This record gives sequence, structure tokens and C-alpha cells, in this order.
Amino acid sequence: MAPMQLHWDIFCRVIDNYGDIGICWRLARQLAAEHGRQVRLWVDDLGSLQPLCPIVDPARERQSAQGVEIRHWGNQFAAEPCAEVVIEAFACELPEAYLQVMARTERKPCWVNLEYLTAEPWAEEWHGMASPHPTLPLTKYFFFPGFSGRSGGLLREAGLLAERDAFLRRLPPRDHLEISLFCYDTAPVGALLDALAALPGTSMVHVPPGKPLQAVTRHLGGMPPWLHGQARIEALPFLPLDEYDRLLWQCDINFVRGEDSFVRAQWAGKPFVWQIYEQDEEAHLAKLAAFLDRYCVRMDADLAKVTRNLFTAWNGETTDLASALHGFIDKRDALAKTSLAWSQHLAAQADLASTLVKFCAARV
Ligand code: TRH
Repeated sequence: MAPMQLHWDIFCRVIDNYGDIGICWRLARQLAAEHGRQVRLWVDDLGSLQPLCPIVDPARERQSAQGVEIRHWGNQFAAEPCAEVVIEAFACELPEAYLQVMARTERKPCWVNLEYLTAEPWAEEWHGMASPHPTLPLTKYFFFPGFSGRSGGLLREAGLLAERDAFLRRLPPRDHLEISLFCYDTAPVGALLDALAALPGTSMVHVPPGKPLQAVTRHLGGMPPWLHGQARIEALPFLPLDEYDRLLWQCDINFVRGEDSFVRAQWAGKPFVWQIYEQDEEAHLAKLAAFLDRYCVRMDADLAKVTRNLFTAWNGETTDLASALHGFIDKRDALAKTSLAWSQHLAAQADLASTLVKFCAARV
């Protein structure tokens, strides 16, 4: 029998925002908690991890949290013994000294490049491909998260949906709309707020700090909280990772962005609107279209239409955000059912951490 791959190293370079570290941290702690792996997480910017996990001290070179050893990945990387599994997140390029150790190790580690999530079909074809290193005796494998059993799946902690459902059973009933608004500053936030202001019913909008709050402040001026027609808008602190989940669970509509909040909104089982991270040459538009194709195919024609309308308006492809939002809100009961069913559909697949453990075990 192949030996258990106990030691894992995950390398994460923070490009911008919180998605890269959010995904790596989520994966690291799940590998430790659910798979009993000893995980070192190497991060170049610990200041980005601290808001997600407040016990992290960005000034410390080495610390542990939630069963994970967290190491600062500085400019000087002293050669360390390598782990049995090495995860290079988002092609962040492993330190040369570490690569040399990997190459000298008798039993070569399983080296995996964890890719960004895309619903595009080519990712399923590329998932699991091997790429031999041009000069060293090492092979790197491409691991693609995704929405079908032909991909690496999505990050989902064991018991997540049961925890969500128990949380929702304890929520008192309410008669207003709750909305969370996590977006980039390029989103048509002003048009959204004006459309909410003009609704017949009240809505409460929760806005995290940074780009979302800046966009709201630019439109409304002054300081939070704001009352804008029928909309009440309040600023939130940046919530630790698991508290952010609970915000998504409790809201009726979640505006999310990037990759990790986009996935968490799907686990929330609530209607959501995704602002995709913009890429050069508009590559993100194909990604958006591919997701909408997978997501909307399970809806009836009316729901698919209002979903597509709002996603495309929110991503700046069409301009009439107000009518797209009103169309979406009119269908919100049916959208709520569909969103719950979508989360259950996705949860029928194996989760990314389990798929990754199996994938690596097969490549010893
Ligand atoms: O922050 P993002 O835009 O991150 C990324 C990065 O920009 C990355 O470079 C890019 O390639 C990728 O998007 C597509 O969005 P994302 O992925 O949703 O990450 C945000 C993380 O922050 C996510 O893990 C949820 C977490 N979060 C909290 O923990 N608390 C909060 O209050 C909020 C608003 C978010």
C-alpha cells in the first residue's frame, strides 16, 4: 500500500485582494481538520490573511492557527525539507531553493498547480494533465476546480450545508430584503442603490470595507449608515471567514466577486449576483458566459432570463441595471428555490480537498 502523504506544503503569493489567500487558507485548514494532514502554508503577505483569520500576527515568521503551520514566505527562502505533497497555488512559482530540494529528494513529492476556477469546458480536459519540468526530474500536475465530476470540484467543508440549514432555522422571520454587497469599484453600485431606493419594499444593504464601501460612499457622500429611499445601507467590518459565510446565509440576495465569495454564495443556497474579476483581453467574459450556461440550464426560461439580465448588467455588459434588478427581485421566491437546489446539486459532487487528497495519493 502507498504511504499516506502526511506532510503538505501550500505556497501562496497574494496578487491582490483576498481571493488567493482565502482559497489557500480554506484548503489548508480543511486538509488539517478533515484529512489529518500536517500542513505548512507559505504566504508572502500575512497581512492579507489576518482579516480572514484574526488570530494571525502578520509580524511573525512562523505560527500556527487551526491546526495549520503558517510561515512567512520572504525574499530569502532557506532550503527546507520538502513535503510529500506540494501545492503551488495559481502558478505562484516555487522558490528555486525549494525546487532543488524537491529534485534531490529520493521519493519525489506530488507537485500540483492549483488553478483558478472556471466553468469553461477546456478546464475539464486540462484537469490532471502532467507537465514535466524542463530540466529537473520533477513533474507538475494541473488541478482545476470546477462544477462537475470531471474537474477537481469546489472547496466545501464537511457538514457545511447542515450547519447552514441549522443556522437558518434559528433566524427570526422578517419582512424586508437583506442584501450583502461585495464587489469591485467598477460595479454599477450607484445604479443598484438607486434601484433599491425606488423599490416598494424596504431593503437593508450590508457593505464590507474597501472597494464596496468606497463605491457606495462615492455615490451617496457623507458617512454610513445611509437611508436612501427605501434602502438602508450600513457599513460592516471585514468579517472573519466563517462569519462572512453566515452573512451570506442570512441574506436574501448576495452580491459577490472574484472566486471564493462566488463559491460561498453558491453554498449559501441563496440568489446571488457575481461580479467576475476582470482579465486582460476580456478573457473574463468567456468565463462569465460559461458559468451562466451551466447555472441557467437548470432553471426555467423566465428565471434563466432574469438571472442572465442581472449578471450581465452587473458586469457592465448591458446598461439597464434597474430593470434587471426589478425583474430579479420579482422572481425572488422562485430564485430562492432554484438556488437551494443548485447548492444541493453541487454538494452531490466530491469536494475539492477530498478530490485533491485522492488525486495525489494516486500519483505517489
Ligand atoms: O477578494 P477577491 O476579489 O479575490 C480574488 C483576487 O483578486 C485574485 O487575485 C483573483 O484572481 C480572484 O479574486 C479571482 O474575491 P474573492 O475570491 O471572493 O475573495 C474574497 C475572500 O474574502 C473570500 O475568501 C471571502 C473573504 N471575505 C471574508 O472573509 N470576510 C469578509 O467580510 C469579506 C467581504 C470577504
